[in-house]
Order: sequence, then C-alpha cells, then structure tokens
Amino acid sequence: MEVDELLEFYFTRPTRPFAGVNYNAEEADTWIIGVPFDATVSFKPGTRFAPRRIREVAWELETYNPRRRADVEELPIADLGDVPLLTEFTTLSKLLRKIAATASRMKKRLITIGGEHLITLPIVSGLLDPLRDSLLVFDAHLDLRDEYPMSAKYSHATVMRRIREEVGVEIYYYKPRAFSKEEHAFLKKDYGLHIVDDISKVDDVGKNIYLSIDMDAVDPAYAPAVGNPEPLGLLPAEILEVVKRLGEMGVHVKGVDVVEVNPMIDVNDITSMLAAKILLEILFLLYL
Ligand SMILES: [Mn+2]
Repeated sequence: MEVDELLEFYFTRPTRPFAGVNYNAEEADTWIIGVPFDATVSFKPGTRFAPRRIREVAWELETYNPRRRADVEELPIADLGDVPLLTEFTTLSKLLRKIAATASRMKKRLITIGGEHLITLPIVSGLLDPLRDSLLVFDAHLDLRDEYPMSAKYSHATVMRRIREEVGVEIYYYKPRAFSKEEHAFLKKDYGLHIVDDISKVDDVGKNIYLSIDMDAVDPAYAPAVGNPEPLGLLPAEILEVVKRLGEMGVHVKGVDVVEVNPMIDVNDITSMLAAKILLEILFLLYL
C-alpha cells in the first residue's frame, strides 16, 4: 500500500500537526498517527479524546532544543493525523496492522498517540520482527491477564498476553509495580518476559526496540488522568533518562506509543501536557 492511498482513505489530517512538525509523509523518516480508540475500557472511557487534546496542548509548549540547535519543525517528522474512530477492535486491528506494515516497509519510525493500550497489539504485529526486535514497556501493570473483564480476550488489561501469543516478541517491563496473582504466575513461566528494575539493566533490551508508554507508569501526582492510576510511580524524567541511555547505546527505536491518557478526567490538562512533553522530548532524543 502506498502512502497516498493511506493518507487519502484512512487519515483525518489534523488542523494543526503535533507541536508544529512540518514534513510530508514521503520525505519524513518518522510518522505520527493518532488512534482515538477506547472501546474496551472497563472503568472510565475517554482516551479516544487524547490524540486531539495532546496535539492541542502541544502547541503551548516550546519546541526549540538548544542542544540540537533545532526546532521540532525542522526534524523530518510528519503528522499523518488520526485514523477513523472505530468501536470494533477487529476492524481497527486490521487497519493498524496495515499502517504499521507500510511504515515498516518504507523504513519509517511510527509514533502513535492513543487511545487505550490495546492498540499496541496490532501496531507491533505490523511493525516488528519478533526474531530481531523487542518491546520495552513503561506501565504500572503487566497487562498479562488472559481475560478482562470476564470473557474479554482483547482489552487494555490483556494486551501484553496477546502480544506474547500472537506476535511472539520479547517484552521488557521497566519497573512495573501492580500485579495480579495470575499475571505474576504467568510472568514466572514465560521466558520471553523480563523485568528491568534498574536503569543500568536497560542495556539488555536489544538493539532494535519498540517503546510502549502507558502513562500510568508515571506517578499519579504527575499523571492523574489515566484509566487505572497506581500510586508510587515513576518520575516523568526517568522515562527520558531511559530513552537517552538507549540512544547512547546506539539502540534503534522503531516506534513509540503513548497510551491511556484520558482528557475527560484530567486536571488542568496536566496529563495531556505531560504526554505531549514526553513525546516532544523523545522526538529530540531520537535525533540527537
Ligand atoms: Mn497498560
């Protein structure tokens, strides 16, 4: 599938692209997409509004980076816009896999603004090679349940279990802190699952990675508007320190997603603003 077809049929172009990024899809080496999907959310829905809100607040952030002596609009990044609002995961899944496979074939890095965490499954399925690539996850939770809620195989709480089963890529969790008994037992018996409990151990994750950031990894004091807030979380800067270290080790980042922000329950846009800032800083780190 060519990129014109992608843009014409599947994307709603944003009125204002993320943080003013300015390249077109062909010339850019990094694509940003928004996925307004929250159909499996078990508690408070609203993450479907995050791509729109995160773009809006990103316009209020400064976008010049003195270390790189460049503004974000000078980096070869294109914002393709949002995929359509779908409430049916099977259809969304096919579409996201197709977009990710196109990005992979065209050697584009894929940055996704979610949406709930389930969207990571079709994206990594289309983007990653399970024999070469690995997945680094920032999340308070493991998302390894077999079903949640009852009888639901595909939800934000089962996404990493399905990724292990259907994609097979190895998963590294950075400092998770909320476990169910079932998930912990599964973690112990699946050798493709790893816990990174110290920044120095980030060196083990491999040379080609995908970064999935569930904003509930961050302490609720900094990111209150998430579906399942869990106290005693990360400081926001810790995520950037990890990304910086990956860069220093020459790790290639094939894609990034930031998921689970719910603007409907946010406080003065704190969570949306932090998600926008983290994305912006990651973009600069990828080009340093
Ligand atoms: Mn999650």
